[in-house]
Amino acid sequence: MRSLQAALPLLLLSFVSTVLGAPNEQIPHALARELLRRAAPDSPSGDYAPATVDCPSQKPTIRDAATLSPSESEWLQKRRANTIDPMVAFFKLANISDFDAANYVQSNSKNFSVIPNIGIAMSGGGYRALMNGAGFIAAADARTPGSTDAGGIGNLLQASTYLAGLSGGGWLVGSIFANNFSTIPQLRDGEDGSALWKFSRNILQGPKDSGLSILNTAEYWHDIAGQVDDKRDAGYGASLTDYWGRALSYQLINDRDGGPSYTFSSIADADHFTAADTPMPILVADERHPNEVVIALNSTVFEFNPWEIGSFDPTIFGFAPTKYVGSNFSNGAVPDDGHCVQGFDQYGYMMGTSSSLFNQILLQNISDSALPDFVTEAITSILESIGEDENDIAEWRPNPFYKYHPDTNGNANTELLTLVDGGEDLQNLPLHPLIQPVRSVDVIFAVDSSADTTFNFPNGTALRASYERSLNAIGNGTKFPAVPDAETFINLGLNRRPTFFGCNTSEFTSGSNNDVTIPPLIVYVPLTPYTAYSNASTFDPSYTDEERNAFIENGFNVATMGNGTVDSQWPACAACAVLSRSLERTGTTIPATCRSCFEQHCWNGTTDSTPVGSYEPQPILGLTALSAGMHIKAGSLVWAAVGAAGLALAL
Ligand SMILES: *[C@@H]1O[C@H](CO)[C@@H](O)[C@H](O)[C@H]1NC(C)=O
Ligand SMILES: *[C@@H]1O[C@H](CO)[C@@H](O)[C@H](O)[C@H]1NC(C)=O
Ligand SMILES: *[C@@H]1O[C@H](CO)[C@@H](O)[C@H](O)[C@H]1NC(C)=O
Ligand SMILES: *[C@@H]1O[C@H](CO)[C@@H](O)[C@H](O)[C@H]1NC(C)=O
Ligand SMILES: *[C@@H]1O[C@H](CO)[C@@H](O)[C@H](O)[C@H]1NC(C)=O
Ligand SMILES: *[C@@H]1O[C@H](CO)[C@@H](O)[C@H](O)[C@H]1NC(C)=O
Ligand SMILES: *[C@@H]1O[C@H](CO)[C@@H](O)[C@H](O)[C@H]1NC(C)=O
Ligand SMILES: *[C@@H]1O[C@H](CO)[C@@H](O)[C@H](O)[C@H]1NC(C)=O
Ligand SMILES: *[C@@H]1O[C@H](CO)[C@@H](O)[C@H](O)[C@H]1NC(C)=O
Ligand SMILES: *[C@@H]1O[C@H](CO)[C@@H](O)[C@H](O)[C@H]1NC(C)=O
Ligand SMILES: *[C@@H]1O[C@H](CO)[C@@H](O)[C@H](O)[C@H]1NC(C)=O
Ligand SMILES: CC(=O)N[C@H]1CO[C@H](CO)[C@@H](O)[C@@H]1O
Repeated sequence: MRSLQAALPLLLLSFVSTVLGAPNEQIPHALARELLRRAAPDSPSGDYAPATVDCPSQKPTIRDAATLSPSESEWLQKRRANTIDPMVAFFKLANISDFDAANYVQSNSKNFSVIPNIGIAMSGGGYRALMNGAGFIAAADARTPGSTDAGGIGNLLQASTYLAGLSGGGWLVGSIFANNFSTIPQLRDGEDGSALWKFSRNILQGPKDSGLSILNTAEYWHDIAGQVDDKRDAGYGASLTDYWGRALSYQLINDRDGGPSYTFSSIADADHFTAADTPMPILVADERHPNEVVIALNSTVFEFNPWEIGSFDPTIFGFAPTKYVGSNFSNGAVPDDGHCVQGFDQYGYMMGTSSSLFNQILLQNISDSALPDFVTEAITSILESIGEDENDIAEWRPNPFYKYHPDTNGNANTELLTLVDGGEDLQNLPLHPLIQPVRSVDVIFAVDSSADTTFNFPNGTALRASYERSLNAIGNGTKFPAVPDAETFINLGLNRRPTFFGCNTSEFTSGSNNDVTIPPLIVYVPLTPYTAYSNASTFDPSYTDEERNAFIENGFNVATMGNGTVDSQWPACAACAVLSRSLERTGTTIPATCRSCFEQHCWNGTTDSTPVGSYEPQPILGLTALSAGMHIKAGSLVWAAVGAAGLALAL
């Protein structure tokens, strides 16, 4: 009975998208052609394996995490300046009627301590998170048609400094930057002969073509296995994550064979990025110690950015250069007689590491007939060598933090660094990089697509984890707003609409110590059904184009509260959240519009921990297409749904 009921919404989805059409279904061909290949295929091996290269004259080193990297600091000078015009446009659209926010920003444009510093965080949650997050990005991106119409939040993306993602959210962020910062409609619609965002093709089966020729499943796996063998043969070890990351890349990187020689560090050389026309992308993964199975909340959190890989946590407290991360560092330096290595930061491997939990898709289907025997054998032999409990790891060999900070670094004496999915410590939102005091972020739009509840909706678990961690020694000076229990989230509807945490900064400044660090305001944007049930299960591996488009559109509606139809003040309230910390710093009186927004959206400390029954939210705007009665596409789903409908009538 339950499975029949579960199938019904999926059918409704296809109705919705058929009737409404996807946002901006038709994009001009000229635009589609700009969906070009970037980052860059700059691995020196020309393929998937890392390769030894001459060291630069200044040999790469590991640096202490007390400050930002010189590269980031220098880039920020350009980026912060470039955010001003889009921020002005965002504020104009938001129309805070009793405050001239555009003038406030323009007249302080030389003083970056006044200009709001915005971060966006995309949670994990597999394809569900990718698609729901994509809806948010589409809404925030001024290039998306409709995003700057009344009720929109367009330009928020252009006004942001950072864009972080982990696991499924990392696929989204990774795919955007691998493909020349293309728009969501461009990525969604892909191009002929490309497997980009064609989620209807099961990842085990592989795409229809390689970007060059028609591909069958055996050839697809043959190519993947050959590339992973090359890496292993070159001495860098291989784990399930290599296979997973490679398979993923065919769907996310629009180049031949999913761009085997693309590197994450190449983003730093891309035109859009060097001109600081885009936010800075960051992916997140967790460290796992030898023999550790459950990832504790105090595990070390790693970030991958175009320049550096490492951690602000007091355990490692260091960063390695992304481009040279495969070199044999020892106590922070490449030995005098040592060589340098490039290409370890292979793009898909970075996304695969951040989402290593999805190695499960390979494991659970190891006997699937789609998988050729040689792949099954390769995976089985890896499992035998590492053990079942370790099947979610990404092996990073060599360990760039070998002998680095040995007093606190639990992996200092191992030549292998094991990293796992960034959500395994329950911090399923990549907030860690954005709450570091050195980054002085003012506001984080935290798009949560976590499957916390039975029906795959978030209940604030990710925020609670980050809050709890900030109270722990591992937090190392980070602060985080208090957040209530899951029941309160559900009972007060905090997971049904955008909710702000940390509005009243007296929470951080009161108390005995003199530390006045004020963390960012969190704008929590939970996945909730507006026009589609996008609460698909995390491990659901394939989606029709109609489902994909409807999920993205639902995410757009989550981001804009239905383009303002649910709350016409929402864009103004989002703008007030952006301004909040800055207004406080400059001692500016909070405009009445913002005060009313804060009353409406800030969690004010009230709790309601009454146990909740089944949480089954209904679409806020209704699955309106149903009434129009569109044609039904063929497939077993249809029969299941018809059966369920029949059953409902019978009852
Ligand atoms: C909001 O606007 C977007 C972009 O135009 C569109 O795709 C979406 O359907 C709109 N939502 C509603 C509820 O009208
Ligand atoms: C990237 O996109 C921009 C348009 O936004 C285009 O001008 C540029 O040529 C593209 N670059 C590459 C390498 O695809
Ligand atoms: C801005 O808001 C005010 C008051 O809510 C309204 O009168 C005005 O028409 C709005 N302006 C625009 C451009 O939407
Ligand atoms: C994490 O917590 C465990 C158990 O409380 C403790 O044994 C371990 O030392 C802690 N690790 C760090 C890095 O703080
Ligand atoms: C790194 O060290 C390993 C031994 O631990 C060695 O096999 C390998 O050749 C070294 N790589 C480079 C590039 O120096
Ligand atoms: C893998 O197997 C699970 C069941 O164990 C199934 O739900 C899932 O669809 C399969 N994945 C793929 C990619 O076929
Ligand atoms: C909240 O989510 C967690 C998983 O993240 C789950 O264990 C818990 O049961 C959920 N609680 C409620 C009330 O939904
Ligand atoms: C913030 O909290 C403090 C202490 O609870 C309270 O005195 C103050 O009125 C609050 N400020 C606002 C704007 O709500
Ligand atoms: C920048 O703004 C801050 C906050 O209003 C102020 O304290 C500081 O003096 C300003 N700096 C300059 C150079 O104007
Ligand atoms: C806090 O919010 C709750 C609803 O979430 C509301 O009932 C209550 O009146 C608010 N309290 C204050 C002091 O604003
Ligand atoms: C999505 O949520 C609805 C209730 O809001 C539920 O009926 C449905 O089964 C859920 N779908 C999945 C795949 O969990
Ligand atoms: C603010 C804070 O506590 N920072 C500490 C983070 O960890 C490093 C390494 O242990 C310390 O040096 C910092 O003082």
